Amino acid sequence: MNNRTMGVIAAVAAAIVVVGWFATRSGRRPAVPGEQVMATADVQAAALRTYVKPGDLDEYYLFYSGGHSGQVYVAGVPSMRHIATIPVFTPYPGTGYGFDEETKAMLGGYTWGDVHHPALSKTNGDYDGRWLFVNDNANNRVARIDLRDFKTKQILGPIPNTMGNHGSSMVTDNTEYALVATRFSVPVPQRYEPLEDYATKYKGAVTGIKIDPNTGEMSIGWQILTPPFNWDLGATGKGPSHGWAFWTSYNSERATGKLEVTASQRDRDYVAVVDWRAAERAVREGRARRISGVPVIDPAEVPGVMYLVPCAKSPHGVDVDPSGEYIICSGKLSPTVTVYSWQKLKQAIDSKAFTGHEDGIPVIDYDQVVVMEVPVGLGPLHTQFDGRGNAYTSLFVESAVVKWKLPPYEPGTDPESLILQKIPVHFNIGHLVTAHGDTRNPRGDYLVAMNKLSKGRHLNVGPSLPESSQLIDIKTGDRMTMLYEAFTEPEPHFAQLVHRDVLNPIEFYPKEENRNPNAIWSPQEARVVRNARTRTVEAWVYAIRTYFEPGRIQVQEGDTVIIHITNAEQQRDEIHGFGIAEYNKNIVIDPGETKTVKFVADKYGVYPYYCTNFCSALHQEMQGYIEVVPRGMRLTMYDNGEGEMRFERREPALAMAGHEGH
Ligand code: K7E
Ligand code: CUA
Repeated sequence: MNNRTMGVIAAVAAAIVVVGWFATRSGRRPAVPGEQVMATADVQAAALRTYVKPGDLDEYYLFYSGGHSGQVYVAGVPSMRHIATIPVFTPYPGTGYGFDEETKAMLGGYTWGDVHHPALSKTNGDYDGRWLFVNDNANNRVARIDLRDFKTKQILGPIPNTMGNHGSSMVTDNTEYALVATRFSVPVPQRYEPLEDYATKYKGAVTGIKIDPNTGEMSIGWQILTPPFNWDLGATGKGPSHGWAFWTSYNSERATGKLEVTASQRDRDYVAVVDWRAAERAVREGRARRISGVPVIDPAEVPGVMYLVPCAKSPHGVDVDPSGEYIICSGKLSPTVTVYSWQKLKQAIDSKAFTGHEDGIPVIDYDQVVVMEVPVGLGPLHTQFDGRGNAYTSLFVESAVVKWKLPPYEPGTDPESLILQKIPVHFNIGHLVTAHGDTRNPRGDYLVAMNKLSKGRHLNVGPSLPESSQLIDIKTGDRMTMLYEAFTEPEPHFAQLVHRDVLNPIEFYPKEENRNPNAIWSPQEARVVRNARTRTVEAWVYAIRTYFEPGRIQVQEGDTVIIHITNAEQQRDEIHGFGIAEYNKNIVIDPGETKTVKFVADKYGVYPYYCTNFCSALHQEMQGYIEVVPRGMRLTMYDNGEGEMRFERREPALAMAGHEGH
């Protein structure tokens, strides 16, 4: 043990003593639900494993979905510190997202989304650090975040013929597709049919979203119509099962009404087994119909694109082990996970070992393909891997993570003997994620449990409680040990835990790469032009420490105002904002970026604009005015109310004197 380690241990031990002293002294420390008694040595070990001292970096990025907040959050692991919020489906004034014209257009009028499953792009089944895809369960969309700058670059959708884009977005081994599926069924194409006709007239769909290998641009590749089951989660094949995809379903009863009862009748629901290469082929061969503008395949007419295999009652998650040979389906209402063998599934498909069909889709003989029903415990939801032959399944009802042994198994293996360890989590875990846990090469050191309820394991913040995420060491001693607990915005579902070496984001936007035709790079280029006929004022604004050029923009009440702002800085972290008082606008421009804001000046008066992002000692001086001249009053800055506004341009040399050294 080195000096630094000793020092940290001493500091942590001292802190524990001090905290204990305060707790006893005040006597007001409320009880913490699920409080564990941990030996001092365990506390010290956990502290050492998670403490990232000021100035040090975390080892992993944790990208976790923000659920109905519509965002993606980034934390460092092992510290669990929040580092960034990536706005995706919801406007976020902190980065000006959804306020400028470009991101407003991308949001398409929606102001929220429900993000569940982030998926990193992959090459040969490993994360390649290029893009992060996330779904919107609410408005049926998929977004692509570019990891070069951690920004949302595309939102595809609403995807036609799709309601409740939950079984989404699963990325294939070489990022050929993001695969998505419907949670809700509706009449397809969208129209009115009474709910009484649900079983026959409503449809679900699984969709292959094609990803351009160079740009990441998404487009609809194909869609397969399905019976009105509720598709839940999906997983893509890897290695031997590459080219195939799997989705769990509940409600194979095709029921409506109170699903908790009506959709829990059967002892088994289904996992869909989809050959996406066959779907590609069907579209190429013209065997798809166009519905709502996209190629749709009816699996009854195109045999070989989809099969069903029974799975224990109302399953939730489905996951494929790192070898690609075992497909694991979590029972939710059954205390087991079902393990299928890919080899056996393929044999059953090839030899047509079917027991029936659903709307023309063959049902595979369960007994021929199951390896084991592993008795993991109550409420199994999701499974991840460590790359050492173990699986980790979240148990919602038991509030625990269970570690169990993956096949191959000796003949006659006692299923109970496969359960290796259980660790309690707090409380009611949903998803869990291990480092590189859904790739072909999991790292097997950390696991994050994303719990649904924190039940007040934090300072009291009133009735609206955060979620809790717990960091678990899965490597030391080949056992799970609890390390740390963090609280998050609502509401994480799945996450991706990726080593920092895989990513290489830029520090600013190089000037040479700015292709925006409205970019300007000197105060001399700044200008304001008014067109009296179209009643439009267009301004090209230059932003640098610590001024905007121009410092005034004159418009007539009722004019449409278009402002393009370039942040001419070429230095990391030199961000400028542009907030306009009482016009509900705040855009934020990163170094080297150009953004456009547009509005109708429908309130006369004088409205300041100012830099919202603290940028230098003279940040507070970075301001200007929009003069909205009442209708009928003369504009003083133009000739006859038209042309280019006259203003004294600043000497750049003078302005440069305001810069601080670095
Ligand atoms: Cu289990 Cu939407 Cu993946 Cu939440 S889902 S937990
Ligand atoms: Cu620019 Cu603050």
